[in-house]
Amino acid sequence: MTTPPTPGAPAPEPSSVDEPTEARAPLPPKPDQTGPETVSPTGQPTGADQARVAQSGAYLTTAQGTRLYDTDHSLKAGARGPVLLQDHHLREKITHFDHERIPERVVHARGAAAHGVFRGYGTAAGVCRAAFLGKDVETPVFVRFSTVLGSRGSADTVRDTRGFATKFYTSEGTFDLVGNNIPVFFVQDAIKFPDIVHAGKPHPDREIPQAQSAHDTFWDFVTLHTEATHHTLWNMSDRGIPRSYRMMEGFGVHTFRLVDADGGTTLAKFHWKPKLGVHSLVWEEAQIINGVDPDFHRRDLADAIEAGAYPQWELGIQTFPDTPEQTFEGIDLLDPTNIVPEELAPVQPIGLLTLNANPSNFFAETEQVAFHPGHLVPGIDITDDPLLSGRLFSYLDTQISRLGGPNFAQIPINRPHAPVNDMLRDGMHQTAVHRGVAPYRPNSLDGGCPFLAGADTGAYVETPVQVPAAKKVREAPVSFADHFSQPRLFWLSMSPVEREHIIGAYTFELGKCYEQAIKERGLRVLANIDSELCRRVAEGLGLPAPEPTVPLAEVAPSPALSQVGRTWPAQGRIVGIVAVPGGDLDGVRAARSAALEAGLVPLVVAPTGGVLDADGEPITVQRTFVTARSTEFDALLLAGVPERGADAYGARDAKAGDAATAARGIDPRVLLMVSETFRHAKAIAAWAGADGVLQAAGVPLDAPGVAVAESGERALAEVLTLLPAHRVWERFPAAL
Ligand code: HDE
Repeated sequence: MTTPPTPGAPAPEPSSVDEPTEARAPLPPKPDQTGPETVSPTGQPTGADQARVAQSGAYLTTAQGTRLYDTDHSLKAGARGPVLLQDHHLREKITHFDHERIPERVVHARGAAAHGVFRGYGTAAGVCRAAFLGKDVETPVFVRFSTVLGSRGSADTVRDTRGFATKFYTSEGTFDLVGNNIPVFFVQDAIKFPDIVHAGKPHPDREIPQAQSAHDTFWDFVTLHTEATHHTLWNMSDRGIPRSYRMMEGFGVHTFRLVDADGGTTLAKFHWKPKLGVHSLVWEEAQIINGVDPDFHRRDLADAIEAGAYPQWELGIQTFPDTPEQTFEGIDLLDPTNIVPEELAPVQPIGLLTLNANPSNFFAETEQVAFHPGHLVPGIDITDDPLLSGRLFSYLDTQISRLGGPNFAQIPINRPHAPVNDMLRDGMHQTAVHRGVAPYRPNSLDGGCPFLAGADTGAYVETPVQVPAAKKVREAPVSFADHFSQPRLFWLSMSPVEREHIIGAYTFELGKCYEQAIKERGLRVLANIDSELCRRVAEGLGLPAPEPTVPLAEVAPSPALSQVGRTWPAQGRIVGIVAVPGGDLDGVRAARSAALEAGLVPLVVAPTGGVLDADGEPITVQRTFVTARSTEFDALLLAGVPERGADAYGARDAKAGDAATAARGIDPRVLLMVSETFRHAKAIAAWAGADGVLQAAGVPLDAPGVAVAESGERALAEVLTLLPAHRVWERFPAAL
């Protein structure tokens, strides 16, 4: 039984040796617990930022600040008696807990975010007057990446579109660029958004499948509603399964209208280009990761930032003359199912984004951040893209139920860094204490009216675009009816290996549908993209390939759309170095330091945890045969034991240490690691006799991207030459 301490008596005995024995001030925040400061509506640092640690005082208190003497036992009538309703601490604690969850986002529920800074190059000045794009102007940002279909707890590496939403806290107000990693969208008009989302989400009866598009309702919709063909094709390509958030492009999707200092306008599309290149997983890897590390992308982003390997993207724009037709080279710029190939309109870099701090509190920042395409700043205006118009309504509206009322802009992560002087008052969760009596305009009290700004004093002034005289109709323009020539352009731009992946993805997804009619309709859509694509998927489904119903478009491929054939910096890529006790540990040390020198992340894998070579200079084991899986590594090195060859990797060898056990065969977990690495076309190198392990795993030693090296350092050098291409593409096509 816990009894209240008498005043002045020593604190009760601690129940655990790990807990402090006397009251003391909280520990100072760790370096990763600090983040960029947010400010209040009046520009003051917020209290939330001053207390970035869980504890903010020596004693535990109630929400009202009253000190507590016990938080582990309810107040009862005797130790074995009933709990008393008068226990106000119990009620406060449980009631708060009962309301800890808020509704998850209706789409994009699963996400990860980071703070950073955007630096303008000044190159956009000729077309856009936005201050944050000025030369060397630095603007704090918060970026949230997400999947679309899954719930908050779903896995990261599902096949899906990824959100790429950026909040720029500019000096002229907040600008949100709420984009995706796919430059086109499923629907041309926002009124269809509930339909595509209802079709993609789990079936309403059994609530399955979670975070998947491989099911009947999704394919039912996208095959009936053929304007979804282009986006669906991107989803079925490698873009649907990114290797990392750090290795994704981002797109504003819609065409925006930029305004220069003289009021001149230019149409533009926004692009984010990752410095690390665009890389994807292969499907089998993605599926394995969903089981072994469902937080793969979230972990990757946070780990990279914590390690100081700050991810970077260049912001770029494609620009088009603002003509009344709003087309470019025959492409309708208001149709969000269209891209403009970069070969026709190059992406011009206008600034650099660097993510350099992890959030301190997931809920306060990543969960509560509220993006809105209508958060615009002078210089960036909208067009009449009907998808964008609907979004301008939706994002404000959704925050009211998600964040509990109209005052979500007061939540620290949503507070503008520009001074706010609005006349919005009261409402749920109002935290500001507004002074004065005249929150209205015009007024002659409270010091008189706030002035209204003009374009020359920083006001956001809508571009006076001529609206065509027209009848009210529920119709789309005729140009929106071409649903196949752009998907064909994308297909023709893919390399052979990327086409194999697309064929595999359609065969898998349509193969998971139960309804025969949906599979057949899916093939009819594919026939209108490309006959080879249709024939190969039909073959996989065991169905006849239909003829196209529209003439196949004559389109020029856009090489910029392919991820294969270019090289990128290898920095930050992860190399697994597998070793066993008694192996060539000097070689492991040399490979490790060479990897670190090259900016790679080496992870030593051994049969059990602890250290290798405890007698010499110890090597810390970071993964064991139980915790390692090939999917974590971009390349694999294997250190052998010169006198014993592959036998050193015998099953249970490390524990038993007896040769008879070793002879029974190589540890199956190592064989799996090697065969997966090979199948997924990653670089592999072995030395000191470990090539026997490769052979036992069925890896031909003369295959591309497989090296038998004379030392650990050489082995690392071999894989380092291959990593910039991401994978050893020559090993494809494989059955993946
Ligand atoms: Fe969204 N979308 N969306 N969307 N969207 C939301 O807003 C919506 C669209 C995108 O990390 C919701 O705050 C409509 C296109 C991202 O918090 C909601 C339409 C693009 C995020 C909403 C679209 C996006 C959202 C759900 C018209 C790429 C996550 C929660 C068809 C350009 C932002 C929320 C974050 C989130 C509505 C289409 C990107 C319901 C009506 C096109 C990255 O308001």
